[in-house]
Amino acid sequence: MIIPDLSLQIQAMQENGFTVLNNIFTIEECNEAKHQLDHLAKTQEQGCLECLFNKASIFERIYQVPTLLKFIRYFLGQDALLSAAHGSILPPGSGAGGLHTDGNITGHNRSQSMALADQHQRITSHVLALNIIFCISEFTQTNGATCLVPGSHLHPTLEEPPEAQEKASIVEAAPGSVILFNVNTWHGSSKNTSNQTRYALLTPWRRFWTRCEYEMARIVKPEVLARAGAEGREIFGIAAQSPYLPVAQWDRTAGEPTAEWIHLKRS
Ligand SMILES: O=C(O)CCC(=O)C(=O)O
Repeated sequence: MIIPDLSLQIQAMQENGFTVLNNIFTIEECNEAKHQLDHLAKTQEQGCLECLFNKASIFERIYQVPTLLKFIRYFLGQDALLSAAHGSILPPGSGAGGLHTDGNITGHNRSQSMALADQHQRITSHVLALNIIFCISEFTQTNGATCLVPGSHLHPTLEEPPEAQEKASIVEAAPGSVILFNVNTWHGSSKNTSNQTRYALLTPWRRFWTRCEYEMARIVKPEVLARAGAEGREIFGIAAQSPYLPVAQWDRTAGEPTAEWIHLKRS
């Protein structure tokens, strides 16, 4: 079944490995996100732009927009997990980080984890993870916007496809849009040759049964999780956590020891 009003975007995901959804954030939300990113960056603390959902309420919006959630779940299943949430600030002169795929540290594109029996073929039959970039600034030809290589999600091996550099195209998008792509798709920021800083939020998602980039269920602040309600318990993967006790002593739904063994709960 296709989501009727998103059929073109679904087709683009299948054919090109990426698409754009407009109007996911309002201009006011973009302004607030930009303000909070600048505020966090000013601290210059290590990791200040990581795990954003814990740092300002605007960043909780990344998993609260129904159309976006519907789209994510179309590809990754109802129990899809948020895997990380970073801020990106690209000042003039920066960017052009190089084309790459995601999932090459903790995901299925990790070269060290390829088995001999795989015969150099990576998994392209299903979407195993998505990356979603929130365009907080307008994304233009000159301000470091993301470039993507159409069709490269189907490239069978971990090596960059031939002519990827020539085929890569910069995606222009209005502020408040999101760029969604299969983690198999080659992509990267382009060079910011404008005189404006580019702001974005990078929010990868994964299947329930794969490992996220962070232990999200342990990192999310209790009050953030409480505000997200039942939906949040799914998104942060409370039930996805592996038991650290025998399964008879483990409550999978709660992601912790059963009441009888709760004294063994790790802090
Ligand atoms: O900032 C961008 O445009 C690209 C981000 C990126 O390469 C990534 O999240 O893997």
